[in-house]
Amino acid sequence: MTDVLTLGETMGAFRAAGPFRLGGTAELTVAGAESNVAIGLARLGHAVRWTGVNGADEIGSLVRRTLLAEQVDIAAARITPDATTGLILFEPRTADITRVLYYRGGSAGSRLSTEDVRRSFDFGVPRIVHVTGITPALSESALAAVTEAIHLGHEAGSTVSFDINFRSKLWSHEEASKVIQPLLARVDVLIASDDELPIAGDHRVPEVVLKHGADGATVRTPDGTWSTAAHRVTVADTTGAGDAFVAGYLSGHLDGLDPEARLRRGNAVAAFAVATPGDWQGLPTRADLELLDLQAGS
Ligand code: CKP
Ligand code: MG
Repeated sequence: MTDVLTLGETMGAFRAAGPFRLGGTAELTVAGAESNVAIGLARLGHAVRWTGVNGADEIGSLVRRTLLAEQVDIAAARITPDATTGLILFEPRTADITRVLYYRGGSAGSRLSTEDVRRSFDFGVPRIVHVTGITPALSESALAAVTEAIHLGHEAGSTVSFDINFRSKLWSHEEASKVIQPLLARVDVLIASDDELPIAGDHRVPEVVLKHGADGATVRTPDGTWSTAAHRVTVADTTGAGDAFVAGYLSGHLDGLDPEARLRRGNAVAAFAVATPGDWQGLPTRADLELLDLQAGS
């Protein structure tokens, strides 16, 4: 039984302590919006499959090894000898501002294809299919893969979730709008930050989740609108906060929580993520979430 299928590009990630131009040491880890969500869900005990393509190289092995260690199923992920695994460089400037540099043009991850998606569904129909607006920006075949994932999920009765995740280094607002809007016709849950929402244009997605950063989040469904505040934590690194929120929110869906409780879980998971440096390292287990409840009740 697969709870969630997600797909996208996961890269090697270098995180420096300060400006890259000064050189010095950098930590090597992995990053990718969809695999961040996958790790978040897996830590909460859900069965998650991530599909993507990595090169037959050491960084690709690091990606696969990390996801396996986090109990993410990579049975449908592929290794290609034809391209190298992409890289992302994180250059922290303040706790809130991290400069991001991509070395991912023509990468293995951008070779994701419709066959990869079909193979993923052969392992079982997921309850939720989660995709983001990063993958369609990578290549024509990656866009086709996202389109296929939405199509197959919709046909199979999965809940289809889409996080806009606009990346100005990959494409313009106009390009993103043109590509993303048609995809939303078969999406059940749309997730966006306030500044990303215009990219969705006029759409009929029944459940819209809006992230307001430190001001919490709002969900609009046919039954009503709910908002919750974010937890107050000391921020170490906001990268990955959105993905953490999505992991918590989708976990709430899987557990049958009502919309407001889903938001609360999203906020709680995001609080742990921003309190720790790194995209996914601080993502909580269920026991960690209880710590937050205890603190709130004390
Ligand atoms: O929207 P978030 O800050 O949660 O996303 C961060 C991720 O996939 C990060 O892991 C990076 O690799 C990326 O977004 C990206 O491609 O920009
Ligand atoms: Mg995001």
